[in-house]
Amino acid sequence: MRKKLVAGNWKMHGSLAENKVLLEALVLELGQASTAGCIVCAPFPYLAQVQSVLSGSTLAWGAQNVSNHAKGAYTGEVSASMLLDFGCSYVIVGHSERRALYGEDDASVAAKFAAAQAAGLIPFLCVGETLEEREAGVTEAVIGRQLDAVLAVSGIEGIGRAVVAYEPVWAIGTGKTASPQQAQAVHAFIRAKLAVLDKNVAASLVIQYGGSVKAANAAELFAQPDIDGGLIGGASLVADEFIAICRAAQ
Ligand code: G2H
Repeated sequence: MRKKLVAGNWKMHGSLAENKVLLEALVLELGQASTAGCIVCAPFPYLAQVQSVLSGSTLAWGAQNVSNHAKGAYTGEVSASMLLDFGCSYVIVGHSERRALYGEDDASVAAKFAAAQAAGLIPFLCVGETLEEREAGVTEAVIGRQLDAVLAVSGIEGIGRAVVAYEPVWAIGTGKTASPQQAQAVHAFIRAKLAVLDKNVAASLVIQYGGSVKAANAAELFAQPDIDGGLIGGASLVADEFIAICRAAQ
């Protein structure tokens, strides 16, 4: 039985004051009971604050990006071991915004995935197709290619120590959610593709859905057999919404 995971991706939002209110509400409502896994992925400067507020609760936290290098002359980069220093358990790699806006290709995503795991972090590997790709009928080819790049470097064992997040690009921040059936079909494809390599890894892999998840649609999405929780953007900034989404995963 897979445990569902809900992770908030704050993206480039927040302030010390706003975060304090949000984090304290999460600890109050979610931080004591052992429920579905609930995680917050904050911008780098706020990781110390997140660590300080969430330590001792059942909530975990992570970052939204990581260098593919362990250390060195890489101005502006943040290594996986630095994230560990701030108590991170997770890091998002390959988010479509990084792929589209910061030139991250399949190879660099695979390198970041490997660097994160080498340091002991659990990557959330984001995969997903654009609207053009969906309309051209190449959704599975695109997601297959994104997975293959990581498999080539880290193998099926590596995937087995990660979380995959299916995030159709056309559903991100647009208010357009994939229907539960559309999302389920892609999640089932991902699991079946990986099952060819290792049935046990495929059966136990947590595959989250991301893209305009909110309290109103979370339960129906999470009820699908291959959807194991979600990666939540906008709704993770609103305490009541995020709490309700975490509860929908229980
Ligand atoms: C997809 C998601 C979180 P949102 O990017 O990763 O964002 O829920 O705002 O669509």
